[in-house]
Amino acid sequence: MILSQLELWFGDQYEKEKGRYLQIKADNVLKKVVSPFQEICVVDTPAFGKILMNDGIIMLTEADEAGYHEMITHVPLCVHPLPQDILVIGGGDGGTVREIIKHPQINKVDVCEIDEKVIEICREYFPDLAGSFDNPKVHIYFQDGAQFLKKIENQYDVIIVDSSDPIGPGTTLFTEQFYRFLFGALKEDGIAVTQLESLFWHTDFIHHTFQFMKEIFSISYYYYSMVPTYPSGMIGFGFCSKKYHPLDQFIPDRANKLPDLKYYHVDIHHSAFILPAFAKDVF
Ligand code: SPD
Repeated sequence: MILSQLELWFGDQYEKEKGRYLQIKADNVLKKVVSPFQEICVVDTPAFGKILMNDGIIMLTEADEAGYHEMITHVPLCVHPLPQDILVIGGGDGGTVREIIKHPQINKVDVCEIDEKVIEICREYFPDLAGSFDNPKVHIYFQDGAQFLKKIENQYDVIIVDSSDPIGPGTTLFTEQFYRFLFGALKEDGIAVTQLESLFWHTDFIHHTFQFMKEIFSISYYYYSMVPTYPSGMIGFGFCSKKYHPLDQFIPDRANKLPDLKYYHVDIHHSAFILPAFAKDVF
């Protein structure tokens, strides 16, 4: 039918190569820019609102970004007893910073984003997220995350690695060396949380990562969030801690005081760490 030929449908290119593909209908391409690092694209969709894609891979949609940004942020910030100095690696859309600055005890938020263009585009098309960069506690550095971290010792209470996938400019953020840099840049009781893909679709990759994560950090766990537009409808995180256990040291009173939440709450903090039976062979 002619009408369907004129419709614009797209999906996550990285997953398409592996024979699986969520299709989303778009009304318009609002922006397409090729930066020195990647192609950045914003499309408008009837089902999910505006969507940000890097190199044809969905980074966020307006409809379900809260499930990702709230979980990557509030889980570590409701476990560390006094998180004041925070670093975000990646996170150029501003969603993670928006959640961090909901915590009143924060002293500073450093953001290390490799691609200046991502921040520029998100300021224009996703002001509800990138507006967070205007907070005076926030300092932005345009640099590769691994290069930034390797010069830093003992400086941060919490580091959040809000990365893209382990291809393209984000590749260095998934190596054993990078996890060693994370360990070194954290204070003696620090916590790092990393974007760690889908337990269902990237099982071998997660297994591989946990082999060295467990060697480097005495406390390491996988937890997840449901995000319909990410591959397999979920995304997981690596919880890497020098001292604090994600459930034993959880501070529910702090979680209860957080404003404007769509996904995170006290019970989901616990349930996010409960994994299916097959996961026992993964970690
Ligand atoms: N498979 C895509 C995973 C992307 C995760 N990070 C996106 C950045 C959102 N701040």
